[in-house]
Amino acid sequence: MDNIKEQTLKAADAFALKGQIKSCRSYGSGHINHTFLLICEENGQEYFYILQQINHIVFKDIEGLMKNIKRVTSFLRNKIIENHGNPDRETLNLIPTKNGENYYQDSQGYFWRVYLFISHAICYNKVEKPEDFYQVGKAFGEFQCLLADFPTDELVETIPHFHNTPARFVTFQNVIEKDIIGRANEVQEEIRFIREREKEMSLALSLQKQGKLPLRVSHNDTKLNNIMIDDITGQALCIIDLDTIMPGFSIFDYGDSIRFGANTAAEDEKDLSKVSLSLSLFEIYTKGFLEGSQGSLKEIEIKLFPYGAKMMALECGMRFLTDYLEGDIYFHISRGEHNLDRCRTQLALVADMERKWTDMETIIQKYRN
Ligand code: ADP
Ligand code: GN1
Ligand code: MG
Repeated sequence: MDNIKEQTLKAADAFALKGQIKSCRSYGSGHINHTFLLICEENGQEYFYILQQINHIVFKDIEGLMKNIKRVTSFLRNKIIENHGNPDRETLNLIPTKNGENYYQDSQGYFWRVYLFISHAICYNKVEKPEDFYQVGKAFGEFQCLLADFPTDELVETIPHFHNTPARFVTFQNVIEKDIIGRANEVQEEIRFIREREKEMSLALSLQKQGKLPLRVSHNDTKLNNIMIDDITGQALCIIDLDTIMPGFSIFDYGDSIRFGANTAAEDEKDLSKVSLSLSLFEIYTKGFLEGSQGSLKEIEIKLFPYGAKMMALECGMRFLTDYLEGDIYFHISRGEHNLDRCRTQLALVADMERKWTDMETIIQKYRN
């Protein structure tokens, strides 16, 4: 516990935990929040929690964000109980502070929350068994159905225009223009690649404006390490990282999972020859997502699955490059060119998707009926 700051322990102490804090260490591989595994002990019994310092630079309205999470998890909890599931494991459970609040703000202005730790389950950074990816697809498909009757107007937009790719492009252009730390010159090839695809970026929003593409309650950050797989049953147990739950498009929930999980390389792989779209993983996820969504998706949404996958990779690549050009102020990094490496894998994946477009469409055709 030596290298965990006093500030972290003080924050942990603000919550109504069982027992005494025994250990606290950094945990997980998220890019946004600071996450800790907290172990407490009482009468020889251990209690596990997840403590998080919420990134308030990224999320400007923490109160609104925490209200979203409370509302959505309470809603899911009721559904899980109705279905005779285990509400302590199948959704996130917030632990209140000693004052009964959902989060705690410390004297330096940092925001903290605590969840029950979901034990005997794992978050993968890479698909190890294709069956797991099928389970992930099924769970994210079901998630949309479960939330289909959630009152959308109760949700705060925690990051406005989160998957508004054209708006992200405008920011990207402005950042290149300013080039505050002089990195733009070395990334001309990546800039050109993204600019060449600008026209494609507005399709989803324009279809929505025409009333053809529905806005749904979506997760918006459906990468593999935001879902827990049960150690014993091998089934997807719990969808986590609910910070970006807000109205969005099903094709982007589908697509973001493909972007991360169907890539044959890690998101930050330096050797781009390892990056490709695995069509077999693409297929198994598609099967799972469509089964999970139980016929609730419109024809146009299914047809746009390849587009959703490509846009999520392109947008994410553009966001990593934007952050690289701004001096790495958004995503956590652990090496100098981390964001640039991440950008390059995403763009290589986009290029591979373009090569495999017909194959993707054929696979979707196979499962759409
Ligand atoms: P970030 O926004 O930084 O990605 P996450 O909420 O995804 O933060 O948490 C980071 C990691 O912490 C997850 O990928 C997962 O490994 C772990 N984690 C988060 N919540 C829980 C939980 N309730 N139980 C077990 N592990 C968790
Ligand atoms: C971030 O929080 P995390 O690590 O699950 C990001 C996503 C990106 C992803 C790229 C709030 O997700 O949008 O797709 O990194 N989350 C936010 O790995 O910006
Ligand atoms: Mg996460």
